[in-house]
Amino acid sequence: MILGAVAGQLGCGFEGQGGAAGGADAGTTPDAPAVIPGPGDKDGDGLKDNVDNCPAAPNAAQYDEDGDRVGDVCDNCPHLANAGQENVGETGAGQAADPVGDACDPRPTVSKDRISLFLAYNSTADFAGWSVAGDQNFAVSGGALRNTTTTDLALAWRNDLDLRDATLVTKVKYTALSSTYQFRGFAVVGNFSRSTGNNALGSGLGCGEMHDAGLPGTFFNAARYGGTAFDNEVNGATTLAVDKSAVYSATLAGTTISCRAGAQTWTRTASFSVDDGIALSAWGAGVDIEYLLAFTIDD
Ligand SMILES: [Ca+2]
Ligand SMILES: [Ca+2]
Ligand SMILES: [Ca+2]
Ligand SMILES: [Ca+2]
Repeated sequence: MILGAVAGQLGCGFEGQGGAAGGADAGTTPDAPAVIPGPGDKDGDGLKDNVDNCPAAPNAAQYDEDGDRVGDVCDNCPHLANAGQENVGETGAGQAADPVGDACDPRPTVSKDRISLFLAYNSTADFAGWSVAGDQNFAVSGGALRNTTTTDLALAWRNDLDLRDATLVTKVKYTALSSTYQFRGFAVVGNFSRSTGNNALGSGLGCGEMHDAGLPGTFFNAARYGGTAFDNEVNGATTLAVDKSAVYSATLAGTTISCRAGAQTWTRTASFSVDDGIALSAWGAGVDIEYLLAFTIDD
């Protein structure tokens, strides 16, 4: 689902509703909400306001990925528990507040960040419009985008997301790892473009973790994809294991990617032209992708 500027729309526009209910103070306080007997349902999603986790945004399904009791469609950090929805970083720096909460804002003291995309994979609608390739069986299941194949590359991508220079955040749980395939791991690939046949990987900048049997150990991964080849980078040892969960955060700027996993950050560049899509790629690894989020900067 595309959140757009949902958070910025909250808290306004409800004057003038009703009028049929009560009317005890008619004419004296024109900006006051209408008096409604009993709990109301101002967003009309079938849930009364006092039990609605987004009382001003229709969300009948009440999805709440981070469990902080603020629904995904109105949560200013839908992937991080922040029940207080604190967002004072910009105003504290003398700027206008943007719709992104302090807990997850890529630039917490600078205005104009927004959440452009949040896919929590609660329904098949969250995977609509995406393409797949390789030895894959991607499907939305159990609140995740799940791939269980481990034989080779499993790729899901979408080119037309208009996310140039975005910050991408994804959480993955490894559910299976090949014992024989050379490559095992996962990367979220930004600045992605793919328009050719099934043997081409496409082009983009990856952020994740990889075990390569041709290299010692397992390493954090900032992969540069270009055409039919990819170029992994060794960036420090880590460990892949079944049931491991990891959050990968990639900030893209032109042909440069800064990739963060845990406390480690690294930067790589690509020489090829890039587009504005995203790919989710696993090699030799079953994965449950729990969410994919993109921050962008408004002009
Ligand atoms: Ca609602
Ligand atoms: Ca929430
Ligand atoms: Ca939250
Ligand atoms: Ca903010």
